[in-house]
Amino acid sequence: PSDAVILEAPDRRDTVESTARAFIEAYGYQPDGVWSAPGRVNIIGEHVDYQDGLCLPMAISHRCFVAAARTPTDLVRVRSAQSEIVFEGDASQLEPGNVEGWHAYVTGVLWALRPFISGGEQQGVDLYIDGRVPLGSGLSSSASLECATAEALESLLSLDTTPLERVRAAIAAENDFVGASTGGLDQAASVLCSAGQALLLDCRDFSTTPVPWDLAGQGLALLITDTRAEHSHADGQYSARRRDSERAARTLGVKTLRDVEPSGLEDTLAQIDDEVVRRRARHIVTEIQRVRETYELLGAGSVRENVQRLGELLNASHDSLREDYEVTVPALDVAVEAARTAGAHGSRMVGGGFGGSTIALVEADEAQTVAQAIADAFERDGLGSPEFFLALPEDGAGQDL
Ligand code: GAF
Repeated sequence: PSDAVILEAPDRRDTVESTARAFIEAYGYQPDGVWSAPGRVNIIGEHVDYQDGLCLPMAISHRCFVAAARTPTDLVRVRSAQSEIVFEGDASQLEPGNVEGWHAYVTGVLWALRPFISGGEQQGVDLYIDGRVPLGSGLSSSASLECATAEALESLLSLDTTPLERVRAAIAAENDFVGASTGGLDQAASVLCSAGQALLLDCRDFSTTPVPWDLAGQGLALLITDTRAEHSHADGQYSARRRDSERAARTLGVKTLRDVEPSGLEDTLAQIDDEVVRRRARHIVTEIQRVRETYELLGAGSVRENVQRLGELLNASHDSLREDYEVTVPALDVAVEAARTAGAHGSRMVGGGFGGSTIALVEADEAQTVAQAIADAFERDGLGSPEFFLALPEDGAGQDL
C-alpha cells in the first residue's frame, strides 16, 4: 500500500514572486501588483447559504494569485499558469453569455463591478493568474479566482468598494455572468475570513462574527482529504437541490427555510407531501441548527473542551447530507467512514458535494494515521489516490505585492 503524504500548500511568497515573473514574461512589462484570495473549508453549515442559513467557514492556505496592471486601453487580457488559452476582449463589450470557459469567472467580475467605475473611464487591464486551489476540489477554486480578481480590480481601477460589495460582485459574476446559481458562501469566505479564526456567516445579509479556531494550540488538526472524484457545481444536481429547497419554503409559507422553527420540526414537515422535498427541508433546518449549536459551543469554550460534541455535529452534518440531501458520492462516504474508524472526532464532506473534499477533526499527532487509513480505504475500493492537506486558518483576499 502507498504511503499517505500530507501536502503543504505552495509557499505564498514564492508564488507571489513567480506570478509577478510570469506576468513580465507574458506581457513584457512589470505588473502594478499581485493580489490573492484563498479557498475555504466550511466547518459546518452546508447547502444552507441559498436559504438564508448560517455557515462557519475558514480560509485555507491554498490561494489564487493574480498579477495585474492597468493599461491605457479598453482591452482586457487574461492569461493563466493553468491554461494555454488566452483571453483578449473589449471591457465595454462584456455581457453574460459572450465569454466562454474559465475566463468568464474573471471577466464576469469586471462586468459586475461596472457600477463602481466612473463613466467614460477606460477599463483596460492585463491579468496573469496562478490558481493554486486544487481545481474541482470543492475548496472554492472558482471563488478564489473571482475574489482575487475583484481585489486586483479594486486597486487598479481605484473603485472604492467595500469588502461586502466585492463579495457581491464576485457572486454576481458567478450567478449572472457564468450562470452557476451558487449561494455566496464561497465568495464571502474568500473575502471576509481572517487568519487564525473561523467566521460565522449569516447568509441573510452576509453579516459576520469572528469565531476562535486555534486548533494547533490545542493539539488538534483539521485534515482535508481531496478525494479527486470529479465534481461540478454548474451541473443540474446543485440547481435541483436549490429548487427543492425553494419549493419546501413555498409550501411552508416562509420566505426561506431559515424562518422554520427547529422545534416540532417533524410536524411542520408533515405539510410537505413530496417525500424527497421533505427530506431536503429537514437537512436545511437541522443543519442551520447544528451551526447554531457549534457556534454556541465555540463561544462557551475551546474546541478541545468541546471536541466530542463538535465531532458529533460534524458527523451529523455529513449523515444528513448523505441521507436527506443526497449530495455525497462513494468517495466522500468512504473518506468520512475511514476517518471516523481511524479515530477522528468527527468527519464530513465540504462544499457542494458530488465529489470534492472532506474534513476530519483529529488529534494533531493522529493526522497521519487517519490520512493513511483513508488512503488505504481508497486503494481497497479502487477509488484512486486522494490528496491530504491541513486546514490552517489563513487571511482573506488582499494585496500581496
Ligand atoms: C458550493 C456553493 F458554491 C456554495 O454556495 C454552497 O451552496 C456550497 O456549495 C454548499 O454549502 O460550494
